[in-house]
Amino acid sequence: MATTLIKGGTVVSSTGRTEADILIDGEKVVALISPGTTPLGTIEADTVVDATGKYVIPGGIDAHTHFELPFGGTEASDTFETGTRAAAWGGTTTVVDFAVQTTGTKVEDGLAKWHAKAEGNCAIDYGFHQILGGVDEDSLKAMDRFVDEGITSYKMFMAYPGVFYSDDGQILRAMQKAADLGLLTMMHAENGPAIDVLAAQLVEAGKTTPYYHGIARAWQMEEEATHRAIMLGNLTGAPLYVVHVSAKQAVEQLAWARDKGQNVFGETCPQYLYLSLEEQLGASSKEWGDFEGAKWVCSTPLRSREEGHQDHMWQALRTNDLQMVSTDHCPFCMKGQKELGKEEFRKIPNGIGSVEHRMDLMYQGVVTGEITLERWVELTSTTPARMFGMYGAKGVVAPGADGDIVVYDPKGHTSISAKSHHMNMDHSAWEGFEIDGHVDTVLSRGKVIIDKGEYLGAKGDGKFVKRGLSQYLV
Ligand code: DUC
Ligand code: ZN
Ligand code: ZN
Repeated sequence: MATTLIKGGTVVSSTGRTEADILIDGEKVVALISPGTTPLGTIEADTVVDATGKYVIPGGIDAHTHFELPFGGTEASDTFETGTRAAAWGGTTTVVDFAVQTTGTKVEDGLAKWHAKAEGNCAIDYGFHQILGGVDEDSLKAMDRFVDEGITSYKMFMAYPGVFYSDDGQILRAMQKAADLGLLTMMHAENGPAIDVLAAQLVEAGKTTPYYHGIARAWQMEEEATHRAIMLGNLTGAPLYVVHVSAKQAVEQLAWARDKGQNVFGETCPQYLYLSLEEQLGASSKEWGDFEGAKWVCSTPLRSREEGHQDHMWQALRTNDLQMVSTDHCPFCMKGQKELGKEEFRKIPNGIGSVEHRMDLMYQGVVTGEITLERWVELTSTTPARMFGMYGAKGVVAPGADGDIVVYDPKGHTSISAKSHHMNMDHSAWEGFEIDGHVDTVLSRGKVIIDKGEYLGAKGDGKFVKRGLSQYLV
């Protein structure tokens, strides 16, 4: 089998950093070699990657993407091919996407469809969570097969009535089952029925611009739903993972439950750390006028910086009240997609594309002193691996692990722009962001797929990861 040596770098894990060379044989890491300790003389490898002066980290794991998601009368613009390739460019070597069952369709059909979309098309490894778009006898029965199929987490929505929504009784039933099976329940925690009333009232009052999306989806709607999900988890004993947390009050709910010892976890996303409702209100361009703010319409929505949500998210990442950062990558172009909502915000497809930028954006938090280097690795790779049953193979650079490795240059620089990104989008939600770091080299299961600004992989390199049960529960 071909061997690869990554030489001269600083290997960073969630717990520390050390100078070491990494030897990969085929797809797996076989040794970490401290300088001057090579037992058998100089190691020769088929490929040598020079990592001098650079960080060597486990490949990023983005546990929340939506490739090809049908939403709002259109479909997320990244396919598994374009989306996973863009992820690779940004130092992510595994994604966990959401297979979709919408209300009234069969779970098995949704999952089969997602396998067909992904198989043979991915640049990096991928797994699936299963979305349940409503709970009935059929979907409850389907849950019995999830663990065998390597789908050990599933998502329900307290929002989007008529599309993905589950009511409290349905959620209770699914959680009872999840508790029995050891599945991790992922929750979109916003009070959808109340939001829909608020949104209709705003539109009736002529408040139709993208900014009002965030006003309708008030933080009280997120706090309330988060609390309700926690209590349903408490009653049933089902471990709970709340996705895309954006309100500081929702974090407080999670912290409260965790302090009582409940298995409750939360992720946030780069948009809730960096972007705000005030900037969305002020967004304007020659081409789109105040509809420019549509590029930042996502759910949960951007929050007010004046109210301190962004600072609170960074704090929660430091204190482990939030455990992970995923993207909720759900890209839509302005032309032909976001513009469906030009007349009123309810018709704007919800979503932001970030799969390519998560590692860089989070590294910028290291540069600005919000998080440590080790916490960067933990939030973006190690915890996602443990949370979603992949740790050992993924999320760590150690003998026996997959050769999913990123060489990151802290002296490099990355300018984010739609002109240079690899996502299938006609704009960037991150236009003009400057990162004091750069993804230099990316290996996926031992194969160099990005090196010196060149993509060396191929579609079909990425394989389905059959995940185990969460390794993060107390
Ligand atoms: N949020 C989004 O922004 N897009 C898709 C689904 C979701 O929950
Ligand atoms: Zn969601
Ligand atoms: Zn999502």
